[in-house]
Amino acid sequence: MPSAIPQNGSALHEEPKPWDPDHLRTRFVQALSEMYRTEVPLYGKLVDVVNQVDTTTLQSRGQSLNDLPSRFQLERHGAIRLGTQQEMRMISRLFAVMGMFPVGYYDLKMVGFPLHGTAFRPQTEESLRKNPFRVFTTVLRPDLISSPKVREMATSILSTRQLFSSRLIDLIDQAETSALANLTAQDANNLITESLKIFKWHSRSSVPLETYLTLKKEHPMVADIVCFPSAHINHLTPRTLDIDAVQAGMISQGLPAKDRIEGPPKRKCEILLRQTSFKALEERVTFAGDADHAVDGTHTARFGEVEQRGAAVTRKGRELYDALLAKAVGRSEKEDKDSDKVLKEVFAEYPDDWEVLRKEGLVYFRYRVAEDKVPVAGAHKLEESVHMDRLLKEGVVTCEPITYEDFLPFSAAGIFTSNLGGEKDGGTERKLQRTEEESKRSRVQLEGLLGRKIPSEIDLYDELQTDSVKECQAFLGLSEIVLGA
Ligand code: OOG
Ligand code: NI
Repeated sequence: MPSAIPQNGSALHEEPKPWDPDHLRTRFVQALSEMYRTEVPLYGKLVDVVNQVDTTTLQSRGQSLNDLPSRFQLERHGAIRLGTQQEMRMISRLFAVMGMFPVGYYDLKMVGFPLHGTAFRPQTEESLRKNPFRVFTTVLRPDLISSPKVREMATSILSTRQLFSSRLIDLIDQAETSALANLTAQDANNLITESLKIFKWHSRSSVPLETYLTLKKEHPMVADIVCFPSAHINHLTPRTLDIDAVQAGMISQGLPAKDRIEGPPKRKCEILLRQTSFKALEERVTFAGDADHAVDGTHTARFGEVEQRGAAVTRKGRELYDALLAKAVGRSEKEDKDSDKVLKEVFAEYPDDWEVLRKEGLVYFRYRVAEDKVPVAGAHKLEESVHMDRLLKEGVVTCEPITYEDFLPFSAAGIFTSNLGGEKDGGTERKLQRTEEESKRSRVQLEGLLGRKIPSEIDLYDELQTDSVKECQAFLGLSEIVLGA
């Protein structure tokens, strides 16, 4: 079957070294995507819908799929849920080999799940350009399981699970300690093959049905994490140009789409992230029997998602987003009105013009010296400082919004919830349940476990913008470029 999303990115045309992290990541995504499409055929259908929509969208602009930057077509994310701190530590080592590092802390307790996590993703502009694949990775927090009996059951089952083959652990050790040049292409192949085992689906549960049901009663997420021998990838997500059309396309083609698109409403200037998914399917599972008698049952976990990415917002921009979202949720609860309509009304307050968004410091931009305008720069050479607005007006510098590479906890909760089976769609309606203090403590715990600080995504965008301004400054020989008021 031909790949539904063409993987003809420029990163693949170069002759990359087998252990180049960006190259390994690209190979890994391709292998994972292929595996998932075989495991969940409906995911392949979703990718087809996305391709149809993107082709139509591009045609209306007089373009074709080949005109998209390679990263766009490679772009997608996945998600896994881990059981133990050891598993989290080992996965962070594996992802580092593929050039993915933790960014952003997600406290899912605030939306009612006994989990917290981070997104493993490339951090540099260069790496992101080659392939921005990221994995939303959460780990169970047994301390948040309220029943002591269930907590003990979960931790004891997980204590014997082996997610990582010894071959894989050896390869990770080697990649960390030896010169990568000493590792062979065959080693790199093995790394991909052994990695896939972590994410593979097993239709055979490692526990009896009764244990599964006890854990599920406590929290469906706990059962999903604890009862299987692998950390099955629970969804993969292509990026699209028009998520509203994909949502309509899923419905018209009979895919079990979730009720609504998460995130900001449709706008002229897209910000952050909009997501929707088809709901997880009920899959047959064989549970371990009491006396070697296997018992049939089902489990609901795996789905397909689609994302539309917009601009990264500044801290101020994020505060406005969070405030408007909270207002919209509050209003639609109180007035019992269509939540999408309310969202649209409330978000009318969020400026929807790039120049306004830039001048008000709501969105991050990447600045570049316009190549054909370089000579004009000389005019400013002796000046102490020049305002960015002036350079933009003169056409000396151009700018474009920086793409948001991360996630949104309330949207994630909406996605989680619509895929748990039986629960009400729309996690954004859940109440905030944590305190800032608690969240800070659990973040420090996760950092301790990963052995590194988890940078805030906003700080990374800020750095990217600042670096791009400095680059312009140096290139134009200016002592300072002033941004903002
Ligand atoms: C992760 C859900 C979060 C997203 O796109 O917000 C996520 C999960 O279901 O484990 O992937
Ligand atoms: Ni997702």
